Amino acid sequence: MKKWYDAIKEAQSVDEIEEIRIAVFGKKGVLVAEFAKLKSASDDEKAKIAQELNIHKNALMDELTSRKITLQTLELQAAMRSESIDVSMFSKTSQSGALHPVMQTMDRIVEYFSAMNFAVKTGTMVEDDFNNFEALNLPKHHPARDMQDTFYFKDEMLLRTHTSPVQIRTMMSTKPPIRMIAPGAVFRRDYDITHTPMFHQVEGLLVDKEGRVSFANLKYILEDFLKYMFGDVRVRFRPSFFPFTEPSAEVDISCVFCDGDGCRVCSKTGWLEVLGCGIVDPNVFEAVGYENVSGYAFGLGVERFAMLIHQIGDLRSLFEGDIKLLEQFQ
Ligand code: 2NM
Repeated sequence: MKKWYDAIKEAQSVDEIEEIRIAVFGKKGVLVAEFAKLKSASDDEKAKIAQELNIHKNALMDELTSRKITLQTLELQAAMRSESIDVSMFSKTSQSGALHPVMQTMDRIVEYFSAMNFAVKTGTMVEDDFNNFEALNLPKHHPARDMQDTFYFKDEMLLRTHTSPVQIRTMMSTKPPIRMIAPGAVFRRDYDITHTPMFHQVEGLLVDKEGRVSFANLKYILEDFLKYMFGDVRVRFRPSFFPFTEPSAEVDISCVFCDGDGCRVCSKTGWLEVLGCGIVDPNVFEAVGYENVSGYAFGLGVERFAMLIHQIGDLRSLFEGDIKLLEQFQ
């Protein structure tokens, strides 16, 4: 029996303790074998041997249990040492995304008009001929349609060339007064330094009773808006033409690059064109079934705003997804 006390004392792992337990206390173990031998012992020896065996049985179990607890504790400590995590170590820095400069600019535009109580409305990019052209005083074969050539589907469906169809749909489904903007992507057959086949617009529309909306109202809000967007710039209105407004104007700001002195960007004029606007043509109101109303409307290209705000030279770079460019505007 001494051999087993030594084995327990020298055991180095919980697994070894388990092997010893089976060898001593198992069905085929030492104790079962020793107790079996009792049968062949004489009667007066039997009691003495049995008593000794029972003492060993209890003592071995005590030794086994206490050694097991010791080894379990040591193994746990070793595991904690080897598997611990150094929380003070530097981790890999995670890359977080950011809003594209065009969307940042769009958000700022929407922020201004929201504060002025304009509702923000969106529509679909695939539109029909009526909402994109006809209702906007652009009848079939009108020459002004050439300037807004787009992608055509069957059944007179097309990719919208401006967000005005959102305003047409709003007027057809709600009564005046209306005070709304329509931000979103639009499509035209164009591609050069200043034009991409897809770009973003924000168009605005205000409709109220006849005689209540003037060009002065339009001029005031656009001047205020452009100062909000570009800071301390001068603003000028030039007469222009749009099929859906009469009178119409194009709006310039003093060049943000040269402060109006004249440079390459403003073609030495000192001015940059940023907006189109006008008093809504009566034909548009007739097309949507509005009577005895007056209104103003305006439209702008968000990419152009983003370029002027961030001094980006080529509009196409906003569409290339170049991280080095985009990271500068986070
Ligand atoms: C512009 C310029 C002038 C415009 C007109 C309308 C509508 F639907 F009310 F007729 N929405 N937007 C408009 C007017 C857009 O963009 C350069």
